[in-house]
Amino acid sequence: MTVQLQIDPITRIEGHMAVNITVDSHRVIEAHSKGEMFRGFEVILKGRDPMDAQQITQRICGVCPVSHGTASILAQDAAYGVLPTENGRLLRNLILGANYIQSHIIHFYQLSALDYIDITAICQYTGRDPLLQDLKSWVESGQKANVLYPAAPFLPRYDGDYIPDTELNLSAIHHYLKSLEMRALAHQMGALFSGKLPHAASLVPGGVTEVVTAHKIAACKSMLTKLRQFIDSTYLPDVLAVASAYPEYFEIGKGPKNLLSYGVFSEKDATTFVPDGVWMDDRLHGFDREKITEDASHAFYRANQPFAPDAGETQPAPDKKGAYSWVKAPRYDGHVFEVGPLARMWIAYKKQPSSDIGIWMGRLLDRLDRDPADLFSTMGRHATRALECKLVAQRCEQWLSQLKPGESACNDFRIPETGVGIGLTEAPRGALGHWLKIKNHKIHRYQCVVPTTWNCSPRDGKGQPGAVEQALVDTPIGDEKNPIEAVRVVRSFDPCLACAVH
Ligand code: NFE
Ligand code: MG
Repeated sequence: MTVQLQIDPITRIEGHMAVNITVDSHRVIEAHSKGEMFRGFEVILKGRDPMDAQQITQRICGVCPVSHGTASILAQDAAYGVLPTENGRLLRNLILGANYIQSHIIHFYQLSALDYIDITAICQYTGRDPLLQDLKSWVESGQKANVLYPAAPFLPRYDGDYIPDTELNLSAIHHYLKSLEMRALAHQMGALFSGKLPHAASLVPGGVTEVVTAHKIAACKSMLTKLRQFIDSTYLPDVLAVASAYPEYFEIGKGPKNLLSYGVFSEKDATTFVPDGVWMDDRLHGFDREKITEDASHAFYRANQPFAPDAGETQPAPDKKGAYSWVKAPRYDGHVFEVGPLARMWIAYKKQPSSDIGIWMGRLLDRLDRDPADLFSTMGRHATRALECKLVAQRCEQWLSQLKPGESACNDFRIPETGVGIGLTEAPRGALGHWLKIKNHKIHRYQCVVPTTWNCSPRDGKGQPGAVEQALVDTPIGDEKNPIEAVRVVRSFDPCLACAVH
């Protein structure tokens, strides 16, 4: 029997996303992913001072603002012909690194873990930790109350095969609460050099408006040490525990198996710590930014045909026939690609097997006791995200040690009358690009192509479903009233619809 299901909303926070799935004999046979709002940042930016762009685009999102700020200043660096000083380059890496750490931690604990961990285990808690005691009374009073949203955001939830081991659940719930402190600490670490966070004040073309002092380096080092301890002793082991409890999720949620990375965290030799690359048809290809296009055949925008981003338009058409999402459909060389930590770690592993990332990917696969191709999956996304968090935090310590107190962190520049610039980076959720055109010293055109736009895109003009739409197909659904399996697949991508529709 065929059943149509609508899961709406499907994201825990991060904007409004819905998926419609067709289930036949307890298996998903078709999926549509929908972004359900319009925001219009690309329209708002037109006619403004180009220097406003890194501030305005950061407001696209509260989870990955640093990435938008970074893409914007990289586009402006190119348009103004300026490069950051050495301190500026390192500070940009550290601010973005801190943002990655908080984003990956919040994604696992707050946005995904409770799809596996049984929050109701808290009712068995008999210890004296005040945080857990508080949580216990909150969940119990919610369970007793006859209301629509008892104990939100924990209940209601789908029924499902949650972890049965009470001790494991209680320790993970404790880590859920601890991770909130760690996320705050990662923000404080980034704010040492960014003025404030989540929206960084100090990111500018030519570098970072911050004075490097020995005191700040020491403060950053101490925060980073605590974060690294949490990642190594808590986050990674929790992900590995969930992975061993749910081995079937290495088979579920495969996706298009085409992976894309623009490369991120600039190194001294003009390379990047995480390399760029394209994985398609089971092999590695060089990345060529000219092959990026956006299609809006099934999105609520006026023009349909694939445009290169520097010629792209954002003209809303809410009544358009055949459209079902406010998310456009980015494509690379006309093909569908998945972006994010899985893409980055996989491409680094294949391109630079003897680099730190390559070596740690080998260790991760040994530890998981899995074939490499099993990483193209729901659990593979969680595992590579956690590994990336560890490796970025580790590398931050080295960047920190290279800072030179007292030396300048930014170079001067002048905004030209006309100019163009492209800023390509990697946000925690994947490949992010800003395309800028300046005329009469003002922004003439601004287009953003965003990670979740890649992952959650609708079908394109050729009818090719987007990455999440492909990943959902074949997902087993045990109970159609509780499609927890589909939810786990979608959330493994860490979708942010606020970003996707921008
Ligand atoms: Ni709003 Fe963002 C996305 C990330 S884009 S979270 O998609 O990571 O920079
Ligand atoms: Mg856009």
